[in-house]
Amino acid sequence: MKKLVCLVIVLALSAVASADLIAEYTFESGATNSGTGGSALDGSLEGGAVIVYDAERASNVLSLDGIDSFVDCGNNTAWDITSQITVSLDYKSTGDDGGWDPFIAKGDGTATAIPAWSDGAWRVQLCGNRLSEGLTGTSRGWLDGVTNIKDGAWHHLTMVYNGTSESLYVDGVLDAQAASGGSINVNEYPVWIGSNYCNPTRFITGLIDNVQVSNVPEPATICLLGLGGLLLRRRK
Ligand SMILES: [Ca+2]
Ligand SMILES: [Ca+2]
Repeated sequence: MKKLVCLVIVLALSAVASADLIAEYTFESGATNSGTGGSALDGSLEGGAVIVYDAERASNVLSLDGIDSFVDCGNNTAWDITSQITVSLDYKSTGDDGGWDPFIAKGDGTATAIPAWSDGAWRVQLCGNRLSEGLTGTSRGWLDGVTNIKDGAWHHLTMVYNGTSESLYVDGVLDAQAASGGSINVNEYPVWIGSNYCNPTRFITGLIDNVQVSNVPEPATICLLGLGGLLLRRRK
């Protein structure tokens, strides 16, 4: 009975955490969204973007050719995430990208914006061969990682803003972190995977899978599960 109570508590806390997963693209059925944002956030494959089977992952993944490929996930108020955000995805480089090629971006500032990213919102991108993020409106606003993620292997990439710091993780290991604060900017630009509506010359060359966007910082989810574990112990 006690174990059953504990299981219910953990499941309930898990449900609270997962309810904040707004968007999830596994690419098992096109670019449909399996997050709480529903079909309004379904993506469309544009240019040369295709879904391919990746034997290494035993999963369908998004393949981007670096020329004109991206997924358009549209502009929807569900994307207006301002206080806390976690973005994660799996990535394998298959070509020679560089600069600021975007994994996922809700705009990145237009050519007329001063500074150039001042009307952006949130984005996760390359910085050369490293992971990078931009959060327009926060006191920090950007962060570049240190690990080479363009080595042709699959990597799990995560960006977290929890309201007090911005963090980058590569394969679950902290890659960069800085203090921050404030609200993330809101704009009218669509979310694109693999390119950036405001900079449509930047394209990722590679494979992408399991793109997730949530409005809670990932560590909070872990804290909730940790709390579940504590409650579990107390009831024993
Ligand atoms: Ca997949
Ligand atoms: Ca490129």
